[in-house]
Amino acid sequence: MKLFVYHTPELTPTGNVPECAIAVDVLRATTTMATVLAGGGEAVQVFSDLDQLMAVSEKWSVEKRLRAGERGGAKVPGFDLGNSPLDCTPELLQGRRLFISTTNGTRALQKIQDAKAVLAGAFVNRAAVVQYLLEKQPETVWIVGSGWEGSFSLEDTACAGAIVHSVLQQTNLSQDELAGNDEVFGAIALYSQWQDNLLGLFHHASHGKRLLRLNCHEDLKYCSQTDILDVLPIQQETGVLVSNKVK
Ligand code: 3SL
Repeated sequence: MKLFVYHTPELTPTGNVPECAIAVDVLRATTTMATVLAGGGEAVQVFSDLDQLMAVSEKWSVEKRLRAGERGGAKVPGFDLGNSPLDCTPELLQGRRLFISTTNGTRALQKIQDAKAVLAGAFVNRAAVVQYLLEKQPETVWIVGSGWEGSFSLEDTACAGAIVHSVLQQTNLSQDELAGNDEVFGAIALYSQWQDNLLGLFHHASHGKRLLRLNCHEDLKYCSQTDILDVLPIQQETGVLVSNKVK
């Protein structure tokens, strides 16, 4: 198994696909997706375009769907939800499909959608992601941070580091054996420095600051928890993620 970390979708290679690709948008899209599926949501369907989301979800009955739209951190008017994982309660989600479009996270998923296996990872479900990698042993794995509109996001690369760190702890592989590119070493170093204070890291991160300005402090706290959900969002058909319960 070789792991590659890419800080943003834009830095991800084009023209070839890995056996497994993991989209990471800690704040907050992939955290929200894991929460939705852990809470009993039927599936999560991702869109980069809001109008397309509306058109596709229109074919679903109101009882079976929820529409989530986020731009610039805020809820899009007319949508049921924004992108706060704290709004995704089991009572609301039970059996319903979440149709979601966010600024960066859904774009990252679309960028890797042709990989053989497509996963959504965050700190909250890190252990489930790692367990999948250890069980399936994909030859090539890309961990793709969502970033913010093309630029690097501290929290996504830290989460990539958390995934690699845990794989290293559970195998006898060395960093050199596991790492496919230099970014892997950077991600491990970042996570190692902040692993006991991820919330502190989020407070330094530009998107963390953006969310704090929008009074999303509780969201930051929730997203900073590691290994609390044993759920693995995995792509079932293009753009549709379902739960691959680990236990
Ligand atoms: O960029 C995204 O996809 C979102 O996760 C951003 S936000 O956390 O909802 O602001």
